[in-house]
Amino acid sequence: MKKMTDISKLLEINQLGDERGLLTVIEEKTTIPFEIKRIFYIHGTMPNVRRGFHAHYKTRQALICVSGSCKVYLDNTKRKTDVVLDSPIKILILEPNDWHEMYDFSPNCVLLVLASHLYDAEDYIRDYEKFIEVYGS
Ligand code: T46
Repeated sequence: MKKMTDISKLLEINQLGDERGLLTVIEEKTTIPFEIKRIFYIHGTMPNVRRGFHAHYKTRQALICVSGSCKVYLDNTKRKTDVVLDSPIKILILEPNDWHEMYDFSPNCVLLVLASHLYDAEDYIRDYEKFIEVYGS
């Protein structure tokens, strides 16, 4: 597993495979730096739709585009950046303090998300001013 570009949280995992096709493995602790409590995937999102618009109090997440591509805008109050997820071997680790917005979904995009906590609506910070209040220095 290696870090890609200057974005420390964008990882590239090993791709296995042979003449039958490719195989990519994700393991708790080895690949993902947290215990995985929940898995969900986002699919069927139209290209002109932007979603997310929140940070979390405690949930850490790993985003993998297992099919197609999308982009993720990140803001941790100190740095803003855009990440392209266009390969099933790229994993974007999101920390609770990463405000994130997903956009530019390709028609075949399946965005797999591994999360450190069970779903809790109270764990979301959906108001940007509140986000700055909680995480800004
Ligand atoms: C995130 C990004 C990457 C549930 O009931 N259980 C769940 O586990 C999830 C993830 C969602 N929901 C409900 C809550 C909403 O009524 O599903 C609906 C859509 O969720 P949301 O509007 O939060 O979807 P996104 O794409 O804005 O955000 C999701 C995750 O919620 C979020 O944690 O970081 O994907």
